[in-house]
Amino acid sequence: MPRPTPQAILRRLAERNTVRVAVTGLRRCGKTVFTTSFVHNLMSAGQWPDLLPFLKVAARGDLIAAEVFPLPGVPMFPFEHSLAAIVGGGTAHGAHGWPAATDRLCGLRIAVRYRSRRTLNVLRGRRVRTLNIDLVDYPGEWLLDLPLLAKDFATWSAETMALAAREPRARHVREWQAAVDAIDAQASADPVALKRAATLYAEALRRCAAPEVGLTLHQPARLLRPGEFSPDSPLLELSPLPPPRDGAPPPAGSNFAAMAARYDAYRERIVAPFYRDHFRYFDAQIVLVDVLGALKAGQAAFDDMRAAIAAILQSFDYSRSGFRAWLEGALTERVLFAATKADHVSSNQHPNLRRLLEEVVAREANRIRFRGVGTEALAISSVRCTEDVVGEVQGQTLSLVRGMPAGRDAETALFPGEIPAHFPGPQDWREGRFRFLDFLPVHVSGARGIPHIGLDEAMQGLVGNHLR
Ligand SMILES: Nc1nc2c(ncn2[C@@H]2O[C@H](COP(=O)(O)OP(=O)(O)O)[C@@H](O)[C@H]2O)c(=O)[nH]1
Ligand SMILES: [Mg+2]
Repeated sequence: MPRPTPQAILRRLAERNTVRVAVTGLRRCGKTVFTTSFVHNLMSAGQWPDLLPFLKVAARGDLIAAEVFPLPGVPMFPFEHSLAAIVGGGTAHGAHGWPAATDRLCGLRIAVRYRSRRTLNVLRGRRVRTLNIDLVDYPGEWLLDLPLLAKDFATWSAETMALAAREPRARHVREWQAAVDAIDAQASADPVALKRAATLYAEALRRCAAPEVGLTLHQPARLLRPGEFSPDSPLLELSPLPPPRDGAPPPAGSNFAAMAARYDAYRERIVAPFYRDHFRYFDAQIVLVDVLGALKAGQAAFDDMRAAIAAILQSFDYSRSGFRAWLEGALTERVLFAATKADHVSSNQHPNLRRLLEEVVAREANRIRFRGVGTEALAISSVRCTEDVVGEVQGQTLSLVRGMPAGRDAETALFPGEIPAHFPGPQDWREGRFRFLDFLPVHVSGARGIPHIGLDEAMQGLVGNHLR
């Protein structure tokens, strides 16, 4: 690396009022809803500081106001649209619902005006400061492409073929499996056979991703969410192939070499820029995990989610420290893990939800702390849709949650099941043990911010240090 120039140092000093927060998580874990509530609540807390009691700058009455700006070079996050969907302004009949699934990269900068209590700022008479918080949003599937950067085609193929041979995947991928088994890796490239393998592979991924199967580890991600690419772009004509039979290196011009070249082009043209522009450098990270959704989906889905999160977290580089890293903007200060949608269960279950999350991410959190980065686990709900009530169920007094389930026309109080504090063992996967429902934010008007659980703790952990 070249020596840092005085210009680079000045540039960094000028940017020191900007923090980049990486919001990471698999599809449907709650990234878009988190971003929307994060922004709206920061914009509301200048007037209603009680909204965010754990965000110290708000609690001490020093948060003045916040405004949204575009992020240079990134399409604008549809904040007003997402907010309107939640607070019921998005449709003619004012129905409350959720923002649409994200299919493109987008982002925003939220500028927070606050009164600083740092001695230096007070002495200089410059108490009113601005902190920019940069956030990007993208389809969660895309994160699963990051691990590909560290794997060549042969390694990725071997791992993917092994995964596909096991249930529950095996029964959904048979047609593709038969098609690739018939391809001779060493023979000269047969474009028709390769195209057919790629088409069947994309279909197999779609089948495994369907809600009733509920698996998450799907690579390459753009086969499911092409984003700005046309679904029939040749860049997306990909499939793993069995290794050459005798282990010999595949000759140039062979089926294997042709597919490996496409795989490399995919990594170079799509994955590397996504990583470089958005995940190489960040100051703080929040990893959102839909622990409850995975519990409800069953053991296979739960295990697949764990494998997917581990694979993703291994692709971030937390190892940098010192002046050089500061200069590059590559010093990560904090990684937060948050179990989302905590409003699906009553508050007395939140400590267990947090403990279960700690077990789910224990390995990765340990690796991150080893690199000198602090970690923390929380149970949060970006938008609180339910309230706790006490009720009788089969003669027992229990804590229930009451809210409006999606697809019904009356509010319901239900006992969603107890969250295990430890990794679910075989006895925990009984049918129907977890009865979480998708509740809608029917009482959320947005007028005084958005009711939430623990969003303020997450904010304090991510950016609190910069708001002093
Ligand atoms: N009850 C409740 N549901 C939530 C919350 N956050 C997200 N959801 C649900 O999870 C779905 C996916 O959230 P979204 O933010 O779009 O996920 P993304 O794919 O990670 O961006 C939403 O459509 C809601 O159904 C929350 O705080 N409370
Ligand atoms: Mg989204």
